[in-house]
Amino acid sequence: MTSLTDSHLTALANLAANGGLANLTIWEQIAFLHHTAGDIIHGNNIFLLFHRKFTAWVEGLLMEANPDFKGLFYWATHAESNPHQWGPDPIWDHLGKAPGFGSIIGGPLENITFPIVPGHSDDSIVRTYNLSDTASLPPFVSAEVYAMAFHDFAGQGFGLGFNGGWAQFIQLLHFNFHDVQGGQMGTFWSPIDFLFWLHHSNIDHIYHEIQGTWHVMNMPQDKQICGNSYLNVSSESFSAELQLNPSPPHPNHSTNNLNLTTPIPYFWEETVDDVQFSAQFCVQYAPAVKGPPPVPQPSTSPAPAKRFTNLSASVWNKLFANRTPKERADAEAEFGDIVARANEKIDVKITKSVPQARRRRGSSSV
Ligand SMILES: [Cu+2]
Repeated sequence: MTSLTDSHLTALANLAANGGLANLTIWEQIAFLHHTAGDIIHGNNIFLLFHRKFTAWVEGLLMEANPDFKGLFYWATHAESNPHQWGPDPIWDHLGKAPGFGSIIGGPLENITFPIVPGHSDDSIVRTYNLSDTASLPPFVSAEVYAMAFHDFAGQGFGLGFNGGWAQFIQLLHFNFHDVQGGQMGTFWSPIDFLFWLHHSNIDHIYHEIQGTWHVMNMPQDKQICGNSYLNVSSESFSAELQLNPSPPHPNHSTNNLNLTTPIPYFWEETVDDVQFSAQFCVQYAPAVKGPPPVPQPSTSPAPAKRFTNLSASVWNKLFANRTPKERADAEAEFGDIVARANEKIDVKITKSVPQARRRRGSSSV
């Protein structure tokens, strides 16, 4: 078994200091799960499938706790990638506003601290920008960039190998939002921040739409799943799981690549085949709606779409903690290529629309 990283050790020390798992709120336990499994649920092609299950599971818990809660909603951030659009979004009235680097003001999690999170023991939700200064806000990944990822890769299905697969790129693009928020959102403790759920619902919606496109392309279910899995990568989380469980939930595979029988981390009794389609969770996505019109900005320039830049070094370090420097460099370079191609499109204002499923998947086809 590989040795535990500082991050894991700090988390375990914090856990002990806070009285163990049973002493955590369920909200903290959910984040603890995500953090502990961090290196197997990211960085390989189980990412979208794990997070689909994870999001649906938490949605179910919320509905159980409050029958008036009818389900999560998604924030289509790629439809308002420009800071002049996302800065004044009324969503912040409900989630709390970022006053610069520091704890949010307003929203249901204001003044609630999460001592379990290393580095943020005394903090409530922390974000690292000032919402009232949109000029300094970074851009979100735009629809053009997601469309580019589809045109480059998704015709092949899910993902081929570690690099170059559509699912891998969606994962990397999704990190941009985490990166922009900073604070807990910039770590594997991110589920602590409610933004995590709006973001992952959106990523899941994007995945759902692409699956609809694959369906129209008559791509067989098993061909939609390919690429590597957590079983291909050295993972301290999985090693720890093997130690805890002498008859581990290891699939009877001829290959460690992702396939329909690969178990879902943490939800070990379920496989890819059980969680592949959102209809299996009775999830239905409505088209994106616009909120109230944003407050006009003092600077009246219509601000062209901002070019998207590569992810920060901390994201690459976190995501590739257990990989060779060459794997990290290759992935970063490849991701840089797609970002550069997408930026060319933005510069010359050529847009490719993100594919949308024209018809809803019938339940019989699942
Ligand atoms: Cu995650």
